Amino acid sequence: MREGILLVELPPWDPRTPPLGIAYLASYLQSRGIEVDVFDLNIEMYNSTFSGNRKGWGNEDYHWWYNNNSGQKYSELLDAYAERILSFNRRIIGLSATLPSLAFMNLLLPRIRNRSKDALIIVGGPATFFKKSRLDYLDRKSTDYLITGDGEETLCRLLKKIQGGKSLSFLSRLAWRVWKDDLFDRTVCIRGRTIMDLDSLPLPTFEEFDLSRYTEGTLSTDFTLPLIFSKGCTRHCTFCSDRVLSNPYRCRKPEGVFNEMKTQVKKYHNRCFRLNDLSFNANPIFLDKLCDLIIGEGLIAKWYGQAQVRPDTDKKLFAKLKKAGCAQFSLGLESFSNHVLSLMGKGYTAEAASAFLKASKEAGIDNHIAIIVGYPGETEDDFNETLKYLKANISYIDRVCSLNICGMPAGSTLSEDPQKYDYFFGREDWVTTDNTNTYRVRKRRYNQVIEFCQANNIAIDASLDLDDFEEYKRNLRNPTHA
Ligand code: B12
Ligand code: SF4
Repeated sequence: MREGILLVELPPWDPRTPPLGIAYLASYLQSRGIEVDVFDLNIEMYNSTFSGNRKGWGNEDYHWWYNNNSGQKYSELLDAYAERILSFNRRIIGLSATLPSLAFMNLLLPRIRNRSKDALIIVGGPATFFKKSRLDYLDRKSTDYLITGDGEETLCRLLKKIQGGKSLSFLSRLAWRVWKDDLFDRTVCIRGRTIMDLDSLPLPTFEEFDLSRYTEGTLSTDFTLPLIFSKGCTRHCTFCSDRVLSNPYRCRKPEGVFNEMKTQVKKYHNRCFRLNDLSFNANPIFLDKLCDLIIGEGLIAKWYGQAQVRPDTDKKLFAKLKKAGCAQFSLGLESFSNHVLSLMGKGYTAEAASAFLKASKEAGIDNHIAIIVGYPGETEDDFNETLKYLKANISYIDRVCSLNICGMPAGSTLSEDPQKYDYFFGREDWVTTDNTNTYRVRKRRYNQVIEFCQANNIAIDASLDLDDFEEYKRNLRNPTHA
């Protein structure tokens, strides 16, 4: 068996771009003299699945993967995937996992173990962050190490220790957080050291990937590469677990980002970047400078990503953004009710959100928005307010790209304090203490938004197939796949 590591991207993940997390890890490890192979199992499965049968890769059906049947659909292929992974002949295998990929991973890992007792399995990625998710969903019999948070430095040091035959107590002495969720577990958890200076990281080169396999691209099917300006978020929305996963907010230097864009465009002739930030416009000073650099050099590339409504955005900045290639904002707008926005801690009003949408559209930038229905405290009047503003802003909204029924994501402030937010867990999901906001009410509002958008010609990606969602919730309560 060869030294070094094989990094595997598990499904489901967006098949339109190579995965950025393992691209970063590969560059970092190689820069420290560790050999790396990369296997994007996600794109392998996506490309080999008949295009009419690609259930699970749409943004709207990720919860399908929680269901036992998802892995079973691929059961005949699981042995072949395990063989393929082992054919790289690396003893150490690092898997990148999101929560939806864990059920599938739990079917794959025993097949790897049965074939190679020596294999050493390390799991990282967003799925590893919360203890509850680890205990509920992760196959801890097959996982040797689990790294939470940023993986670069921690994985590198762990690999060096393993290769040098050093023990884990050495890691503890380095003041790393090393623990076991359950004393009798095989799995050793290590908290990844947060990389504060993102500019210090070697940039992803994507040379480990067969880029010809990412044929779909985004924004008018351009070949697209992923990129980050920052990690974390500057806001504190109560329902959000994303920022908990990746905080503190850290932003790169505009020069570094610009050089990366320039290098990639020259090397790969891509004309599109998808920003994998939580909020790419969280730092207006950075943005302004980056736009100057792009415009100054005449770099031609479109870019877009998730952003926040910032009432302080100057009209001149919108124009500059457009000129520099910014093509679309995906805004976590969530509601047009001032009451709900304030409960959520969004930091803007419905009026400010409307002004942002107008200014951005007038500058020529598309607006995609996300909506959440049924936040605790949302009344029928609040909900109707959202519909009213949606209609009023029709000409400034290109798409409702995500519609969600309010859930209680692990790690969010909302999920941690039911008393403060006036709800409790009933038989059918959570309910407000006054009993006015039940799952049925939320479901009805969800359907109402879809009907409303359809009636008013607003494009909408309804994010849930509600029959599957019921199934998903049943599985969450009774996680038979763990
Ligand atoms: C950008 C993004 C998207 C983009 C782009 C996705 C893409 N393929 O690139 C879009 C909007 C398309 C998207 C879609 C979805 N996303 Co998304 N997305 C993100 C986001 C904001 C950033 C991911 C990213 O690229 N980060 C930058 C890279 C550099 O970091 P990274 O991937 O985390 O990798 C680092 C560490 O995790 C670690 N690491 C990663 N792998 C490994 C492996 C090993 C062995 C080790 C040791 C370490 C390690 O080291 C890496 C380098 O520091 C995260 C939120 C977050 N805070 O992370 C959610 C997130 C990953 N998405 C999530 C989900 C559920 C989805 C969807 C399935 C659902 C949906 N409807 O949104 C879809 C799936 C799309 C599909 N078709 O399959 C969840 C995953 C849930 C979870 N806790 O696991 C997250 C965490 C958001 C959340 N809290 O719900 N997403
Ligand atoms: S702006 Fe978006 S990413 Fe930031 S805390 Fe709010 S919901 Fe989370």
